[in-house]
Amino acid sequence: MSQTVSLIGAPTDVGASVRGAGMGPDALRVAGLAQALHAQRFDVVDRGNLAGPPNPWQAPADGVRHLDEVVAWNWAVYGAVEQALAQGQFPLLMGGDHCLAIGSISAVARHCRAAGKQLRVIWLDAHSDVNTATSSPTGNLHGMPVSCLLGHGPKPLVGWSGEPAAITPEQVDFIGIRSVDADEKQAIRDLGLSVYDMRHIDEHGMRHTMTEVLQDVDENTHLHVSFDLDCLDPMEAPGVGTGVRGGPTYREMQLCMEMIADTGRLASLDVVEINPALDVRNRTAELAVEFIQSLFGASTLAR
Ligand code: 4U7
Ligand code: MN
Ligand code: MN
Ligand code: MN
Repeated sequence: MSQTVSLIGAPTDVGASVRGAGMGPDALRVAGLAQALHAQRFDVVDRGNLAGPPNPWQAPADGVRHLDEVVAWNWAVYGAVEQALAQGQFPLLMGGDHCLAIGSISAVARHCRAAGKQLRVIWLDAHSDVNTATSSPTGNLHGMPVSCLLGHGPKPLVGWSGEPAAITPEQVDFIGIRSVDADEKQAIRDLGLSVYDMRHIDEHGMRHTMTEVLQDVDENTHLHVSFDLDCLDPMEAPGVGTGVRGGPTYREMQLCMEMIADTGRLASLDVVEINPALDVRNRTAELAVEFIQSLFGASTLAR
């Protein structure tokens, strides 16, 4: 019996200030995501795109922009991810901006608790996304999902997993980080978050880094990967709204994905922040498809 991958499109950029990430789901479809997974012998169901409010393009209120719209989109995502998991399918969220990880990971956390699984989240990103309404320099909620999941976000975005916090700081590892705002640095220290920044990868290499991250993954682990395409160097992935130079190379990121695949514990995935309006001939979405293939076990000498 082959695993069914459920593709869930969430075409919105309500959590960002650069418009365009709402076109991400179709860019991934055009890049052949379903066909690529099918070629790896997965069953694929494309659930189409979720619906939600348009981007009102407003200034922040009480430190956050578009709170109501972000709540609405995340409820839709939460419901779709919950449903996929309940049906025994692998939820693959196609964003959309990174605020959508709130709904996605909250649903995964609830599922893991019910199933007695140990949830581990791998956050692949240039940014640590651990701002709050008071620390954020922008008010954009795509810079705050980790805080929301840790129980420190705006009230309407906290507690969705059924617990005050969907995850604890020990459950998340950050890879590829190189842009952290001043107050986020303090939050990382205060919370004791495991941040494998670019300096760590420079000094230890991706192999050592991922060995460390994955060392206590076991049969009972549910691995969730939240993949923000701006994790990559913008030379590889130009189609992102908040690119930061100095990211992992193509090969380093492939190794990261292959090592995650080798655990056999990947059980849910977010692919977010692809911005086709800034891309070059859909390169970033095509790149995402290649990395997703590796995450699902493709490697040069296997499958
Ligand atoms: B992404 C930023 F100020 N930190 O909070 C912020 F630099 O999901 C960027 O990682 C956040 O792409 C980027 O607005 C959010 C900024
Ligand atoms: Mn992000
Ligand atoms: Mn980012
Ligand atoms: Mn180390």
